[in-house]
Amino acid sequence: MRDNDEGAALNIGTLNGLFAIPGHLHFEAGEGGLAKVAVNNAYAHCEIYLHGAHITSFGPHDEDEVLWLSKSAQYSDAKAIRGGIPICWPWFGPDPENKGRAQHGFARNSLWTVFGTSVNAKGETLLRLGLQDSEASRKLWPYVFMTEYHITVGKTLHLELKTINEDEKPFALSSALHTYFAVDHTDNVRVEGLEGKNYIDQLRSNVQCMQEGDVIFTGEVDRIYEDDTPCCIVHDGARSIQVAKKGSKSTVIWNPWAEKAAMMGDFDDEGYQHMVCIETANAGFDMRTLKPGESHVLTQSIVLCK
Ligand code: TA6
Repeated sequence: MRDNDEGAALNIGTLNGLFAIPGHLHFEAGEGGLAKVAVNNAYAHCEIYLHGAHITSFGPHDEDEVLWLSKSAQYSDAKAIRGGIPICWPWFGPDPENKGRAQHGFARNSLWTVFGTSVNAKGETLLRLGLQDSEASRKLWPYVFMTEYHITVGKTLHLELKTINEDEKPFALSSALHTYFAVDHTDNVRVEGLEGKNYIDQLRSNVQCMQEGDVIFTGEVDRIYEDDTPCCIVHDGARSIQVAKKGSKSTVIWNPWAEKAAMMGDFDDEGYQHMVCIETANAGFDMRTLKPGESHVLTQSIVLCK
């Protein structure tokens, strides 16, 4: 056993001792030796890497997988996993201050702490993860903060990302639950719920447009919608996925299409035909400012509907 493996095994043993719940969840070494939470309860399965608090798999029993995960995803503590639900935080998109910091912030590349696990009255499994400022985070983003991520796994996957400003100065925050949904084929996908909404087209110098009809995919899409409606629905041939949200007035829709997918080393070349990103966000105009002591909660619920 290499030193690293020994470290990972020890860590996983400790985590299981403290937080495993038989019949609900346990910890194990995932791809690349990274620690992963495996949930399997009466309703569904779900997998969450502590690296990035990154959900890589969810599906109610007897249903196909709901999330898309790239076959060429890379698993290391230096990189975000391609697919699933990366957390973009404390900024969405390129570095807002042009200081050369990584796109989509540092949360998706940070090791999150397990705060607790439990089972609710419905028999759903709850996992509470957290990320606090550290010397490394303050070098990138000079604020004292606490972020909590509450994941509830039932027939619905319910996610709450809470940011608390524990600093003495205000900070600006943008974020997204950058959810990659698995679809049978993009040719058959339409996203309902955004008709008549304004959006910024990131592929055309952020020109403002208005959505006519449902969103369909015939090429690359990268848009930030002004969207405060409580839910949208991804229709994919035989199945539909409802994405409900709170604490968000923006929804991002993304598909890189063939050329950009081929340029990304961790995106399998044909993958773009089998995924769409629908992202519950606080992005673009929907950036939030939190004064000292203030908090903000971004909520997303995913459920299959027939
Ligand atoms: O959410 C859309 C987006 O911001 C796109 O512009 C696109 O580049 C994508 O996210 C993926 O970003 P990533 O840094 O994960 O390659």
